[in-house]
Amino acid sequence: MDNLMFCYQCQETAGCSGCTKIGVCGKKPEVANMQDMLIYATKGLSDIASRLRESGKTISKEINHFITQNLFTTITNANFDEDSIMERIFTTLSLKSELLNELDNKEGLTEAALWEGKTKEDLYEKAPSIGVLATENEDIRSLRELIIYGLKGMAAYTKHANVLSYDNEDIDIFLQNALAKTLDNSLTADELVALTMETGKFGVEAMALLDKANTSTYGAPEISSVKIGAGKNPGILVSGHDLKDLEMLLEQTKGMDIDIYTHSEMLPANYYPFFKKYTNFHGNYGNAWWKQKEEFESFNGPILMTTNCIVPPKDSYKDRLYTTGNTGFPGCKHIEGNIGDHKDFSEIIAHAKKCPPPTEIETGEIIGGFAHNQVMALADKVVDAVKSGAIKKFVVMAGCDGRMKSRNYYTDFAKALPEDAVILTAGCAKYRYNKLNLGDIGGIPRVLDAGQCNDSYSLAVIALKLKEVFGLEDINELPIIYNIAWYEQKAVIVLLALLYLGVKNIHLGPTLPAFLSPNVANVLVETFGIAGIGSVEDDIELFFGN
Ligand code: SF4
Ligand code: SF3
Repeated sequence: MDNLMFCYQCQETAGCSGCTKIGVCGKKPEVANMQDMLIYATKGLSDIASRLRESGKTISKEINHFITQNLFTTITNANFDEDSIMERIFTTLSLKSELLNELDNKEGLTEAALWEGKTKEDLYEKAPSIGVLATENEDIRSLRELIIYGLKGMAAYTKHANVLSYDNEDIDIFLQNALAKTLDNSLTADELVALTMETGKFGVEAMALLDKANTSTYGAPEISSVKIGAGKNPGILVSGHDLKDLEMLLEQTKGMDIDIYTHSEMLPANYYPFFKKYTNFHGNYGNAWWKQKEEFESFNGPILMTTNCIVPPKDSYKDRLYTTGNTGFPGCKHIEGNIGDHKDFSEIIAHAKKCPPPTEIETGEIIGGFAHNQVMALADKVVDAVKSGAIKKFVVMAGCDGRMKSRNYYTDFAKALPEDAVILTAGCAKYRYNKLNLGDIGGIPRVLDAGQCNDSYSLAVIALKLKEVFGLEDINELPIIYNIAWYEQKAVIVLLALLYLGVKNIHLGPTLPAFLSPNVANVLVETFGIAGIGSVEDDIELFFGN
């Protein structure tokens, strides 16, 4: 049977090989095909933009932002709304023809750069021929997709920096050049491997840019205990990763009897000094993204999805689910506002006023805020603990969570760790063990949460600083184990960034990416010692056995 779609960009892809009828995530074939078309048109636009730059012309910031957002729109669980994706495709096509008019030498332009479509039918007709499987050689396909997924992750982080008015044009230029190169049939596998490594390099840049944007705007995260119980007022739950949206909502609810809660990847907002001044900023409600069907139900009030991860909502709360930015879900109200715009959340606020307060699902507090500044402020204590042998190993367990049962591994692994091991985490993977009460070592908690997935950068900075403090030659001499959980494309850029920084022997689970062909997987295994996970017992023995 012919595929209705083809997508294998996330860890939960059907049968560990590819979603071909409907996404495990709930993405319908029409949406998957339009996402492919959006990527295709964006590659074409990037090809033209790169050539215009080569000829000495400048590309506007608006176009750079637009391209970045196109990639972000196609990240797993961000946008399920075919109409909004189509609208982006048509805007991309018209930007493409405008730029094409400015280009004097059109020789050698790719088909993606030249293709024009005017109607929905044109898009439907074109889509089946331009997707992932259009690249026949499986190694070239694998490397192209590895690069594209890395770029999607990079785009997400860049966009978060852009909304805080931080830009780095070098990143935009690289992103567009790399995207155009995924169309270049003359590139060999070796050249694509080199481009993959360069993607990691710019991944580090993008995360550094976002770190600067976040900490300059909101202060350096500090150790904080975050309430996880529910209050008495009606609430608004903010999910996703966009701190600027949260800021605007907190401003607009100041002095009202409406509590603002974070959900999933928004939890680390509670660690920033800036947000602590809002008295209606209540704390965190719920867990990682995939539990939202139950938790959004019991929250009782409106939910704002600022970025991924959306799970197709149940009818019981669909009218309470709002999207903004690059997210979308058909039938859910979208709050408009581009980069730099003021967003008007009055409709959500009015909605909240009519809702009962959240049903309490747990009580207590969790501790986080161990981003690089905070850990370095504790450096003496940490170094002493390592020197005295009180801390034997750090275990980086950053990344994503997901709904597969096999992810119980991470909870069991955390529980089975020797008591002299400290977990360094970031991303929504933390929800597998951040409520376990694993205790502390001489006042240093055994789970150090640096923040969102993009704050994995903090973990790299911490590792580099420790290397310096201990006077080591190689980052791999540190007593750090990497056991990372991945799900979507931001984890891909984090992985490429770590590889670029020279980190070896990363364990990746719960399964290796389906988009790695056997040969490409071999390169990663042989060059970087990448491995999967085994049973908890075997892995504990592997990492801690004598
Ligand atoms: Fe399947 Fe993941 Fe693609 Fe969704 S994002 S269609 S689950 S591979
Ligand atoms: Fe999570 Fe989607 Fe990846 Fe940001 S919210 S880490 S999965």
